[in-house]
Amino acid sequence: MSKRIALITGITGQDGSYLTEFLLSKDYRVVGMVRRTSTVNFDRIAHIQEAIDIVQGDLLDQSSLMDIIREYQPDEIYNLAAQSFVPTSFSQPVLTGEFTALGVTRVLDAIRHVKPDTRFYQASSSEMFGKVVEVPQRETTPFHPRSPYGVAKVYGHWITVNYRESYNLFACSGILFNHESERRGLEFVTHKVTHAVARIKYGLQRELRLGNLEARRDWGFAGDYVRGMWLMLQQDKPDDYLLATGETHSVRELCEVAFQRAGLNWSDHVIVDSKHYRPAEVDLLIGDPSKAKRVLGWQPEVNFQQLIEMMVDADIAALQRSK
Ligand code: NAP
Ligand code: G4F
Repeated sequence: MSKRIALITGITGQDGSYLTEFLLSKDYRVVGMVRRTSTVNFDRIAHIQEAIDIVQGDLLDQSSLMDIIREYQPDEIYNLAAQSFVPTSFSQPVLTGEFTALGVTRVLDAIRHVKPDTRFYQASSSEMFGKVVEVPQRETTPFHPRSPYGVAKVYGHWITVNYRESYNLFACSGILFNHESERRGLEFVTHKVTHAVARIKYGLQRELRLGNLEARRDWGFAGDYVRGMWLMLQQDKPDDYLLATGETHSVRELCEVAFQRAGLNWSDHVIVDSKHYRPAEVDLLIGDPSKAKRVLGWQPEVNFQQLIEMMVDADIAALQRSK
């Protein structure tokens, strides 16, 4: 039997790298779409690069998406590409809309015209809940996004639902709460903290400047979440699912756990800097993943403490290797 073919947009990102490893373990042929850059950065997929096909394309360019689908005839498409950093969405709101919102329509429209039986996964976000109207949040909770990123993701979610209902596409929106790992970008708060902890331990920096310590997130491990993405596309019918741990922790607790892992006291090093506050904040996120558990049989395997300790250990090990 020939291999199933999966196309991943955003393969060079955190989730793209874990999803690729997962799909290769399931014997897929994986095609990764990357945008053209003057300097190539395949750090997260360098260890598996030989096992995948890399193709150039861009969410801003409709014809590149259509050509890729025509050439590779994917059975499944995972649309992970996005401008994914919330503060940048305030400074570059139009570009964020182009990538993170309209980019979804471009992929869906390419599927509709070229290969309408392709199964489609859209990387939606808990940021859509924003100023939350119920706790915990569920698939049915109304959205109230608090950033141009969140607004763009709401568009991406609804256009996915709309193409499913209008054109009968097998299109799923996965509403994923924050998921992290040692491969997380250094600008996101978990990795910013664990990376700084390693550097402070080895005397390479003394202080860590953060924004709102009271913000609360439902943080899980990225490796668990990519399994959920795949499960969504293996069902008989397309639907939307929320993936979360069902626990919430503050940035302050994150600091406590991370510094403690390295034998340090967080309050000796953390400085609150208003520069890192956002024009509008998402104060509290906590998801109810019971539908995913019931229908997909999905549940996370790594808890908050394990996740943060794993990230601190990885950052310390990386620093030791580089010394
Ligand atoms: P990430 O590490 O920031 O990766 C984003 C990826 O998108 C990168 O591969 C990037 O390529 C690519 N990309 C950006 N603009 C593009 C464009 N115009 N054309 C083609 N590729 C483009 O994000 P992540 O954490 O893996 O998240 C994956 C997806 O899930 C994103 O859509 C994010 O918004 C969503 N999400 C993430 C979380 C989370 O907690 N991680 C939670 C909910 C939803 P370059 O390498 O060229 O920059
Ligand atoms: O780590 P963050 O930047 O992640 P945020 O904004 O929750 O977004 C991430 O998760 C979303 C899922 O809900 C994804 F859709 C999105 O793509 C991205 O992956 O910030 C988390 C919290 C915020 O409340 C922020 O205000 O941490 C607070 N925070 C406090 N000090 C900080 C800092 N965040 C960052 N990045 N840097 C700080 O110094």
